[in-house]
Amino acid sequence: MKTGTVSPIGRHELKVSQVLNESGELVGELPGIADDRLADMFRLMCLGRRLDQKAIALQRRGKLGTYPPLSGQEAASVGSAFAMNLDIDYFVPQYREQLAMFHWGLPLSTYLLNRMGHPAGADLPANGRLWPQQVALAAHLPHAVGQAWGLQLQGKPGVVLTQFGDGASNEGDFHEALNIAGVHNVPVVFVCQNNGWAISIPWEKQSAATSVAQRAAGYGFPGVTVDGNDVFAVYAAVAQARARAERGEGPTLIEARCTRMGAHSTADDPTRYVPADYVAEAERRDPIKRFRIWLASRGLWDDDREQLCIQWCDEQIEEAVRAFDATPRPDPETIFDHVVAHPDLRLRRQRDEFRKMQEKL
Ligand SMILES: Cc1ncc(C[n+]2csc(CCOP(=O)(O)OP(=O)(O)O)c2C)c(N)n1
Repeated sequence: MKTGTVSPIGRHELKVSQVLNESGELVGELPGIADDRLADMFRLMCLGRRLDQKAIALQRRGKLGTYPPLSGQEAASVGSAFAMNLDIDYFVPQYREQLAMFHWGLPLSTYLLNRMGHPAGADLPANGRLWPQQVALAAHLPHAVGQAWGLQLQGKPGVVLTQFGDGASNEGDFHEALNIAGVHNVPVVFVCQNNGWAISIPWEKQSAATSVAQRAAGYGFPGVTVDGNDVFAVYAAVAQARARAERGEGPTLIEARCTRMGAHSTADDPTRYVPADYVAEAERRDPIKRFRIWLASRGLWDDDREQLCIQWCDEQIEEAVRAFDATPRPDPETIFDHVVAHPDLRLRRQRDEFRKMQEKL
């Protein structure tokens, strides 16, 4: 990898590693990825972009609850997922990692059910290597470390990947998780998707640090910053971190500096706080555009393949929406069903009150 583009976050400008620049030109060493996997990576990134449009429309029609779009962050999510080994590795997501979750085998329809609060949306692939989405910021990071430590103690193969945002990196759980990961040298790869904003709070109001990656030094393991809009830079950094973990050399913190193109969520209006030049920069750094240019320059992409790709994405989405629509809506009372194994008195009372309120409606 080359130290390429300059990424401004907060007060600080930082050079970040890059393989594919904003114009789709190779500026670093290409990681060894077979052509068919390159096409799979690209298709998954396109699926994310198109799913955002559809899911936002479904939310506006009242069919989904809040939806977290990831347009602009496809390279960070997909690049890190593809660098892992699905047969033995684990993924512990925050709430914006739908693409990596699909890569780990989560059906698109299950994801949609989850976003409308259906209990069936909590069904995860049976092999147990995909964890549920975590909404409490950074609360999944101790889980990821615990899983990795467990693998180590049991002498089992596999590495744990976890993703989160810059806001999460300023939570106590982040620091506790990284500390224990370093102390026990566990096989975990932390990928922070730093888009410079925790909803409306810019990085400089979250932290005085120059970067997220530099914090790894305080926990005794390496931290690297890459261009998070460059799928190859992310892939290469994660593949290297995975190999380290597999050799027993412990954790790595990767900061993928990305730009989000849309809102934080469907409950949010970024025009109230994100400056216009950030939006223009996000367009210029679009990870899909640059990947497409590079694929075409290698003869791996053309208009016909593009059409087939769009068709494939739309078929996946339509099929998932059909399955989602055909699933009977749950009784609202099921909200109490999967909270705790043995509900205490307070919860049982809440349930009774909720039932009475429903009967009156
Ligand atoms: C512990 C906790 N505190 C506050 C929130 C409310 N909250 C939801 S998203 C968010 C900002 C997160 O920003 P970041 O970690 O950068 O991730 P991004 O949403 O940008 O991907 C906040 C404060 C929460 N979910 N959990």
